[in-house]
Formats: sequence, C-alpha cells, structure tokens
Amino acid sequence: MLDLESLLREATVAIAEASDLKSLDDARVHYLGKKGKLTESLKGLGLLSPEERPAAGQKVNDVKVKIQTLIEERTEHLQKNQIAAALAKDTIDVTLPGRRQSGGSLHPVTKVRERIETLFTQMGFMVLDGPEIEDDYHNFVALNIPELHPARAMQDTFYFADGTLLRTHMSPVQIRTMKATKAPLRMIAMGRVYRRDFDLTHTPMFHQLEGLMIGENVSFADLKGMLTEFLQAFFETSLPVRFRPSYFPFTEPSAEVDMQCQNCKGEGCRICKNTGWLEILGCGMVHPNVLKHVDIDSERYTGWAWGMGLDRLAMLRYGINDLRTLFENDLRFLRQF
Ligand code: 2NL
Repeated sequence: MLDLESLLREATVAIAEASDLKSLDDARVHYLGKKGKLTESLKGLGLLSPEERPAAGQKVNDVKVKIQTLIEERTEHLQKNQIAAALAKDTIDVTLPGRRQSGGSLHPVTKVRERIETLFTQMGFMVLDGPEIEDDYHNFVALNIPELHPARAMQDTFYFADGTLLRTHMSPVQIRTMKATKAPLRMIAMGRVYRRDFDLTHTPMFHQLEGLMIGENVSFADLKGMLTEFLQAFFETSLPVRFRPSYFPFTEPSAEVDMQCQNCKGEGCRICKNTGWLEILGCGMVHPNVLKHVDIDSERYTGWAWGMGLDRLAMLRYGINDLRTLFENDLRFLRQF
C-alpha cells in the first residue's frame, strides 16, 4: 500500500513520456491492465484487516481514477497531434487551378478554307468537292492538256495500275460540275491534290483552291475585280495586286497574279526574295475547248477560272515559315491556332 504514491508518480511520468498512442496503450496495460501494477495492489487488500480495507480500497480507486484521467487527457493530446501532423503532411492547396481537359483547335489550312468559304459564299459561289481518285479524262483531257504534256508523265502524277490517278488539281471537280449543271455557274472547290514532288517547298499531298464563274458577258475585267476583292478581303487590307501574262492549256488568255508582300509592305525581304511581290495565283478565261468538252456553248457563254495553293496561303496569313510543319501533326505547333 505504501507503494501507491510512488506508483502514481511513476505512472504520471510514463504517461507524460508516451510519445504516441501505441506506447500510451502499453503504459495503460502496464498500470491498469489485468496483470497491471494497480490490479496487483488490489489483490494486496485481502491481506488487510476488515477495518483498514475500506480506506485502503478508496485510495487504490482514487489512484486508478487519477491514472485513467491522465491517460484520457494524454490520448486526447496525442490524437490532436496526430491529426495536425497528417494535415501538415497532406496539405491540399484548394486555390490551385484544376487539371483541365485541353480543347482541340483547327488546323491552319482548315481555318483558311473556312475563311475562303465564307468570302465566296457571300459572292454567290457554291462550294463543292469531288473524288480524289480521278481518271485521265476529267484530270487532263477535258482540260485541254495535250497527250505529251509533262504533267501527264509518270514522274509528275501518281497513277494506279488500272490507269486511274490521284487528282493533280481541283479542276476535275469543276469539269464534273459544269457537265452536270451547265451555265450560268459560280463555284469554288477546295481539297487535297497530289503530285510526285517532295522537297523543302513541295509535299506530295497539298491543298488547292480552284474557282470558276461562267455566264453571259463574263469578262476578264470581272476576273480582275473579283480576285482583287478576294485577296484584299482575305488579307484584310487594300494591298496592291498585279496581273502578269502567263500560259495554261485550260485558259486563254492566262495570267499570274502577284500581291504586295505583307511582311515588308513591298520593301523587299527574305519571304519575297527581295522583290516586294508574292506570286499568289494563276487564272484566265476558260478555254473554248474546255467548254466544248462539257457541252457549254462557247459562243453564248464565257467564263474565268483560277487556282491557288491553300498551304502557301495559310503560311502567309499565319507567318509560318516551314511548309512541312503543316503536315507533321506536332501538337506543340497545332495548339497555336
Ligand atoms: C495554277 C493556277 C489555274 C485554272 C487553274 C481551270 C479550271 C477549269 C477550266 C479552266 Cl475547269 N481553268 N482552272 C485556271 C487557271 C489557273 O491554276 O497555278 N495552276 C497550275
């Protein structure tokens, strides 16, 4: 019984020194458990006289309650510490932005196509496409391209074993449309075309725009006016444009169109090879032989047509300096549009 005071002191220190819930529970078992020190003291009560027993029992009980209280307080303290430590370790910054789903973007050539579609639709043109696999007639013969023209050679055109080919320009779409709808007609066709050409400035597949207008009294002046309007609308500025005589088998007369280089405003730079001008499209009055092929009366109707590369147009509009970036599908490049 004399040990009770020192037992309480000893327990108080042990409880205060328990650094986690596990060692605190060990201390509880050590003092209050079935084989613990206090339980042993209770057994000692039986050795006392009946008169001494109640007071001694009360003392043991007091010590037990005190130890229990100390353990409860320590438990509460350690639990709070444990929660605080866990919170400090797994901090979540609720002000951080979430992980967003990155949205897709349109390819620069697609953006250019959509822009051109809007501009020409406003001027009453239909927007059409046709097959990428064509035949000799629609790609060459109907366009007045002679049998021995270099474009028809194996080294310039992709041919299939059966004599069909990958269209080399968008003209076959216009041939098919003229045959089907006759005159008058206003249309553009944009799509993939193929040529056996692969270097810094050529890819075997590229995108072309061709346009056509057929009607009574349609003249070269209409061609000049509409193409100038188009280029100025597309580049959103009243840029100077010049027409140079040229030759295509499917137009007569034919012209090539230059626009002022917008990079240097005509001063001369790397992009325009110091000329101040960029060759941007080819055009002309539809050759009577072409009209004959599609059964349009060339005495009653005249028309003009033009063709241009969409990839080059996209490069000029968005300041892209390497054609190949358009076809590599590098997301770091594509995400910028
Ligand atoms: C170029 C420019 C051109 C045409 C394409 C055309 C289409 C028909 C009838 C007459 Cl169906 N012409 N298209 C006309 C002039 C120029 O392309 O630089 N081509 C190599």
